[in-house]
Amino acid sequence: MAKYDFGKDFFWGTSAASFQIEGAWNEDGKGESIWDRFCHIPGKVDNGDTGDVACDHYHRYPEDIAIMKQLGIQVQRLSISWPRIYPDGKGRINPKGIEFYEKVIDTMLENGIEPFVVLYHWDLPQKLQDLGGWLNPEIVNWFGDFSRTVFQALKGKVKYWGTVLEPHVICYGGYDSYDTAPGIKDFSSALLAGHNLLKAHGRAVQIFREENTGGEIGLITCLPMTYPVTDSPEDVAAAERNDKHYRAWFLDPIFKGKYPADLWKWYEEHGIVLPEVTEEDLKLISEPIDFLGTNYYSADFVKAGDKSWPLMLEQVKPDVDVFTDMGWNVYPKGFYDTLMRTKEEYDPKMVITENGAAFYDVVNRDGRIADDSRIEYLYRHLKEVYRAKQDGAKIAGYMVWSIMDNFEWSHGYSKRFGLVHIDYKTLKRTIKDSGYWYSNVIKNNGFED
Ligand code: IFM
Repeated sequence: MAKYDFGKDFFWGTSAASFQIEGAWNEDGKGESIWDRFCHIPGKVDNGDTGDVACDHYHRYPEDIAIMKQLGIQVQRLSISWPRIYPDGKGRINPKGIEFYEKVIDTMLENGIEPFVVLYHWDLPQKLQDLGGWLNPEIVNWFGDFSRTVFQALKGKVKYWGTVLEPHVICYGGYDSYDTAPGIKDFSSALLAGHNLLKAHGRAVQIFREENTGGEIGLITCLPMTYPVTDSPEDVAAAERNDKHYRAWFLDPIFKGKYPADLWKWYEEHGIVLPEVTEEDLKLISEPIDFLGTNYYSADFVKAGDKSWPLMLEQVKPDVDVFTDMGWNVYPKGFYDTLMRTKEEYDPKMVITENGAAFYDVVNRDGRIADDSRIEYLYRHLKEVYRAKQDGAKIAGYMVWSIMDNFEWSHGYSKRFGLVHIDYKTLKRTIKDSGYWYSNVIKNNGFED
């Protein structure tokens, strides 16, 4: 038995997302997404990269699934491209889009891999963005219709379902920064987008139950742990605001049926226009879910300051030994702390839906990719998952981001997170050392020191 044995019910997987791997951006009737539009604007994405071809998973999924099988991956997370199913976002359904996901999922199942389907991983149909995107309250119904179509098409084949992924990126990133599609910058809009997103999530959960879809449903958040850099009351309060901005702003409405009152008040005092919230909205948002998907990459270290309005804090570069290629600090203890904080606040069943690192990978002359830094990252973080599990966090499974190198949003293809290397010129796939290492972890249901 491995020293860090995760127990017989634990599952091991990897994750990916439609826009980041599929390519075929305008094939077989697919409509344009906000990320297609964003990438095609010069200067938005590093090196002018686009998702037009990506890893060409759309055509090469049988090869990719064969690699997953070779590695022993038990669960594979994928997302559904909304504009592949509804080219105009609503109305007309594209049968070829449905066919594609049916084929992918059937191939996974034939190979003994459990699919984990996320409905929304950021590729909103551009046609809906033209109508206001997440700022238009009608999106709750549009997302509901899309969800129903997907539930009906894939019913009985999928055990794990995710509604929306990383609400903070969709609303703060998309509506309060320039480097994430649709590239709007207005904090009040970000909060409105977030509120509509939470309602859309709740509507999808309702429809999931109405349709007797089977399996389990949850949503996926990324929860960095925030630490104040000193014990001063100002820094401690700033850290608390940062934490609530990521965690409580989305999870309190879901698990407690209300927004966090102190952060709400703070925003009011800083001139933010807050969304109108009704009792009915909160009831919808707090539809019970089966699990919480939790992503973790690094920790935030903050002090009070005025760099980040309206939170009024500054991010401080911590004194840690490793930073990834994204410039993110490697702070495994933050993983344990954030899992335990979520446990203390809400105590949900959790699935680690993403954890991983971008490092610059060198392909050796013999073709081998000796990515020891990634192995070290995964090993150190898995130990923290184990510790949280031992201390009572209800963690059902763990998934690496990502099965393969892919399109890292505004960084294009310059950042590599994969267990499998992609040569973007030839599209050749090569399993990295981390892939073989993870395969062993799966085989042993854990690892030794
Ligand atoms: O690539 C992203 C993914 O799409 C969402 N979670 C974080 C990953 C790394 O940045």
